[in-house]
Amino acid sequence: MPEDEIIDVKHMLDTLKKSRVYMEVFAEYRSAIMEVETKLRILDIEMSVDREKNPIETIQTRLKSPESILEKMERKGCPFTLESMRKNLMDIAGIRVICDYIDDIYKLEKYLSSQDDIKVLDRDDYIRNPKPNGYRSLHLTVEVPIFLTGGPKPIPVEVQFRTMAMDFWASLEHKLKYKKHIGQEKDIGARLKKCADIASALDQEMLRIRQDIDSYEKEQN
Ligand code: 0O2
Repeated sequence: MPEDEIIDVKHMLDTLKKSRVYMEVFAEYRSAIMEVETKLRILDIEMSVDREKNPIETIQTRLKSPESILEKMERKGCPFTLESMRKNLMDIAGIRVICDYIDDIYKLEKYLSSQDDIKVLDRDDYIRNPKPNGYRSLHLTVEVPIFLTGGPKPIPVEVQFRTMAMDFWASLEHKLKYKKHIGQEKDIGARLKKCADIASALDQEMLRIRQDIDSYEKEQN
């Protein structure tokens, strides 16, 4: 992109970030994140009572930056309007839930999805059906109402559930922005896929170990 166009886009983004509409819209997405995060934290506390151990390791939240919103809208060929952004981008509000074990992911999904004010809009199970590069996570797009002065407003939030091993792989893979020719020469894709499979084997074995301990303790009681 020529330098004057880059400056133009930067100026546009700076103006946009200071506008009232932008602040209002992003306050709504931020509020929706808070609603869903609270629900997950409540489930985490309740589930920890039985097991004396929290199923959630960490929760990370993020609002998509205006730069990546514009990039995604351009990539998808959407018109650059607020209405189109709301309609076409379901991941402006994002929550990443890092769990200890795979079974916790599906339990949390079940408890969250079955809440009265939650509507599941989309679900991609990249744990049971990993991406060809080895990426694993459960993606859930939910709609949650936020209660504003004018009444309730449904807002979409993308929730990504992962184990620590899945997150370890995805974080490093994301940081390794390698050039295509190095990838081919050094067989990077296949090696990363192998690492993803090792991480998955680790998850499965850790789960089996926990289940063995659980059933042993049950027998003793
Ligand atoms: P960020 O900053 O994480 O938000 P899309 O391609 O986005 O139009 P969709 O259905 O949203 O369509 O995509 P997908 O692939 O189901 O999920 C997108 C998000 O999942 C990504 O967000 C990543 O966070 C994560 N993700 C998906 N595939 C991979 C992968 O191969 N490696 C890693 N490390 N993460 C992945 P964004 O949009 O990239 O950015």
